[in-house]
Amino acid sequence: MAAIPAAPYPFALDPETVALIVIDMQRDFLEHGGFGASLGNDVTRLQAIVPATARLIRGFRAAGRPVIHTRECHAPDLSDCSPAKLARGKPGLRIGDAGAMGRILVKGEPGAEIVAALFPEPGETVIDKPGKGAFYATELGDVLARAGITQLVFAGVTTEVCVQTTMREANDRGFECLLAEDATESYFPEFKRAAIEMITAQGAIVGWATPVDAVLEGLAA
Ligand code: C5J
Repeated sequence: MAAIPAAPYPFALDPETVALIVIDMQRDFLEHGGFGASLGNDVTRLQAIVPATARLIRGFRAAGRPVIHTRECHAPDLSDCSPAKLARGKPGLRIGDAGAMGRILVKGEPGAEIVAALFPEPGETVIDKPGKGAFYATELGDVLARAGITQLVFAGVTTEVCVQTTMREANDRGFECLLAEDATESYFPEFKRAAIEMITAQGAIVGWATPVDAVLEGLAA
């Protein structure tokens, strides 16, 4: 165990039972012309965390620990998309509609793919998730149980939506959750700041937060 500096207090990282979850680093959220950009968001904010996220992924691979990737996307017939989610947004900019990178958030379309710089290596788990949380309607819980994982380090986008939702799901399932704060981002800086405050409040009510460097030092210790 390596106690690494973190908010709200040091996190006891266990290099034997920890895994990395990289949430939704998809072209549709990060690239110009994608879904996020078409909603009027500044995607360069999200692109800025790619180098730190890549360093974190390399550190987990080098330590021989699991790297799990998620993608928010739906079956081409949209049978896994709830009517409530499907109806959300402006016509033409809804899930399944045609976008500049193919149908928005549909499996197999270019926009649903993970950005090239963070592409999964062969053998790494990729979870396709129909919800904001990565546990809902996926095999993630079984994958983690089979691998004996008890701790999760989180990276990805967006901090206050899919990352925070998945951290909350994981916390309720008994995992110790650590957010890599410079490997996560939001289109709204104030939402990222608030999400980190909510996660770490009241003695780590959802989990801890720390920079990528501290995670990497803990892994190497
Ligand atoms: C959103 C996500 N924001 N990955 N998805 O719709 O956070």
